[in-house]
This record gives sequence, structure tokens and C-alpha cells, in this order.
Amino acid sequence: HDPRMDWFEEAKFGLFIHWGVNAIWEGVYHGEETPRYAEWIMHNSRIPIPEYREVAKDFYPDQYDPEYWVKLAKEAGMKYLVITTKHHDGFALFDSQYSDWNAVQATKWGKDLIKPLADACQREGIKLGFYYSHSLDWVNGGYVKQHWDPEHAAPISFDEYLQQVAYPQVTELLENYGAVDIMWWDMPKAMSVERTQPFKTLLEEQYPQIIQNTRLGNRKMGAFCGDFETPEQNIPEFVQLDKYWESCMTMNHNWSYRKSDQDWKSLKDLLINLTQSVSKGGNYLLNIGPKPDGSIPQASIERLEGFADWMSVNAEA
Ligand code: FUL
Repeated sequence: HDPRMDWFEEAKFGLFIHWGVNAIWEGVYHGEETPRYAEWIMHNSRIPIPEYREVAKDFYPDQYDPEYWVKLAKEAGMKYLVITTKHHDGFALFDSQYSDWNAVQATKWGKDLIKPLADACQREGIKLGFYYSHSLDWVNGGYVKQHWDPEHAAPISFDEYLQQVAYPQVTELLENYGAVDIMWWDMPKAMSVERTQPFKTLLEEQYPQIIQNTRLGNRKMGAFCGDFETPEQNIPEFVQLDKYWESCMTMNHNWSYRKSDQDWKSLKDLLINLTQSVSKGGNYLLNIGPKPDGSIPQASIERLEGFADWMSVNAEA
């Protein structure tokens, strides 16, 4: 038993938020639906970096209402949220000195998008988790099997990227937003023991209270993994009751916003997923993919409100 994990174990239910300039495309590149996940559009549709950056300038989320996001989650019975501070396209939703590929410098919006959300969490007593794609980064020089636009990707090695961008950006996230409760790493490609070490040490020495999912270091390479497992899109059939885990899941088929994806799980199915996760000793991290203007898809709002109704009848405060 790890006392750092107590709040997490009691929390049961959280909100996952996949948001960034990838949402601007709404899942479509030059008239074609991008395969698989909308947030992978840059990679899967092989979008040249300059074109992607040009389109990103129009990111102007004037419907973004972090106070409302947090209240929606809170009323749904959620105790924490996890937001993509940087997904695989390398775009930081926060202000950063270590890459200009961020909300302040690379978009018309020109403001940090994480700060107001972190503040709202603080005010409402909702725990805050940061998803950070530490290994994969298609713009700043992070891991990619084979780049489709090597000419425009940062001309630095993976190790240089880890030292010059990923590690310092993580320090920014930990220093500038008040208390952080979870570091939600994704995903540990090529993260050896040596490459994992600085991140592990930083957290252990300076932020021992922060809990981490098991996607920091590469398990196969023998590297440090973290505190809790995050099975994706499923609730494990068999679980080890002495392990902490959280199942993360989409309400439709994409993590980020894809306009054409209107195949939503019913509220009933989502309730079954929550209660099933909890009955097996785990948590349920349910995802929303806000639109580029910052509004939440209506179907997601309806489901979260459905949870709120259910909680008001079935749960104690
Ligand atoms: C995966 C990512 O590649 C997906 O885009 C998404 O963020 C999911 C939660 O984790 O590894």
C-alpha cells in the first residue's frame, strides 16, 4: 500500500481531455478522413510541418471556458482531470521558453491555455493531471520511426530533444501551474533506463507526491515505469487487486475531436464501464475531445450531465 495513491484510489472517476491544434483539422486533411485517430492526423496524413503550423495559427478558442469544464466534471462525480499539455504533434498548450511551438507564440489566441484550467481545478478542488508526450514529438525532434518531413523537423537528435525540449518543458509544467497531482506520460518509445533517469529523479527528488502512470520508461528496456497502469479503451478482464490502475476510454472512437465521428457510446454503457472499473478496484478516465473553438461536443456534455443525474441519485457527496 502506497499512501501517495490514497486519493487516486478513492477518486474512481476522472476526465481525460484531448485538445490542441490537432482539433483544427476535425479529422480531415484535404477532403480525406485521416485514418485511425484524429489526433494523429499530422503523422497519419503526412502533413508537411510548415502547412500544419500555418493552419495552427488560426487556433482561436474563444469558447474555451475552463471553469465550465471543471464544473461539468465535478458535477459528473469526477475527482480529477488529465489534459494533454502536449500531444505527439509537439504543440504545447502552455507557454514555453524551450519551443516556440506553443499556444502563446504559434497561434492567434496568444495565451497560455493550461493556466486558467489549473486555476479552475484549484478553486474547485479537482486534482490536476498533465498528459505529456515526452518521447513522441514530430516537430521538436522527438521520437518518430520515420519522419515524412525530415526537412522541417527540428534538426536535433532524440537525446538532444529530450535534454533541450522535453525535460525543460516538464520542469515548466511542474513549476508554473501550482500543485500537479499526476504526470501522465505517453508513450515510452525508445525510453531506455538512461533516458528515463532524469525525469524519474526530478519527480522523486522534487515532487515525490506526484503520481505517475506507467508510460514513462520502456518496460522492455528495463526502465522505470511508474505508479499505476493505464489500460486503453478496455477494462481488463482479470485484474491484480494489489496493483493500481485506471482504464482510459473515449466516448466515441477518437481521443481528439473528429467531426464525422458521431458513433457515441450510450450513457448506460458508460455507467456500466464506470461501475465495472470501480468494482474491479480501478478508476475510469473518460475522455472528451473539445472542438477547436474550445466548446465541448454536445453529445459529450449530455453524457457528462447524465452522470451528474445518476450521481445525484446513487452517490454520496
Ligand atoms: C495513445 C496515444 O497515441 C493516443 O493518441 C491517445 O493519446 C491515447 C490516450 O494514448 O498512446
